[in-house]
Formats: sequence, C-alpha cells, structure tokens
Amino acid sequence: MENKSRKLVVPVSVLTILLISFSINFANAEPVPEWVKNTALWYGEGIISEEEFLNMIKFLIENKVIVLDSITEPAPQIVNTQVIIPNGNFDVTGAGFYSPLNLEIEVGTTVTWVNDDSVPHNIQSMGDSGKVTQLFNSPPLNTGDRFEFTFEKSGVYNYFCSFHPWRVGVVTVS
Ligand SMILES: [Cu+2]
Repeated sequence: MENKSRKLVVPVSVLTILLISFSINFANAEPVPEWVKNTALWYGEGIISEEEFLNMIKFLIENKVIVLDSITEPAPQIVNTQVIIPNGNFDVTGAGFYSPLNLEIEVGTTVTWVNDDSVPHNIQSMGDSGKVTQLFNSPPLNTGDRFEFTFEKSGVYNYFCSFHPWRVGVVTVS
C-alpha cells in the first residue's frame, strides 16, 4: 500500500515543478496528449529513462504546449542620485541633516551633493579616525553649487563638512 502511493506521488510532483517553472499556454493550448501523461507516470515509476522523459518535455515545448517565457535579465539600473545639503545645515542646534543622511547605492553610482543652504559647505571623505581622507573632497560649495563623486567600490563611506564638522553623512555602496 505504501509502495503504491509513493509511485503516484512522484509524477505529480514532477508535473508540479513544470507548472511552477513554465507558463503553460492555456489560451491557445494544444491538448496534452495521452502518451505524455503515461510518459510522466512511467518515468515516476522508473519504467522509462530520464532521456525519454526529457524528450517528452522537449516535444511539449516544440509543440507549444509549454511556452517558455523569454527570460531577459534586466540590465543593472544605475540611478545617479543626489544628497541635498539642506537650508540650515550649518546650524549645530538645527535638524538640517544631509538628505538622505545614509544614502544607499550600488557600485558605479554617481552621487551629486547639492548645497541648498545659505552658507558655503564642503564634502570631505572621512576616515575611521574622523579625519579627512583623500577619496572625495570638494572645494567650498556656495549656495546652489554641486559636487559629484562616482563610487566604484562597495563599502560604507562617511563624510563631513570641514566648516561644520558635526555634520556627518554616510554613503553605503553595495
Ligand atoms: Cu558645512
């Protein structure tokens, strides 16, 4: 009894895998021939070889009973992005954090910092010791000025403004 139920389970699970992996062309589907059902059953029972079973699937594809969706990998979308230095950013008591404060991007993204504040700022990459590192370093940015840097390696990058060193921001590159 146990043996018999096991024999039935295998072809059912094989067909389940097919249903998940492919889109079946129901709209203008060719009917599944009876011999195909038998082949699935016999394969499950070990009566026919794997090659015969795969040939049956090939037949279903060639005769458009199974229609494969064309699988196109979307090209990685590098969306270049901005960090706003908001109005009031200079004010140590204010909430004028870089926006976003922690920018998450993918490798290859160019980040543009835009000074929307009323006073000059700069952007200085910051090492673990909290000091300036020579990775990305802007000149003083007046109101409306921009500074760009392209992140070519993954990592967590801190930066700050040397005029207002309490303003620390993060770019996380993955
Ligand atoms: Cu500043």
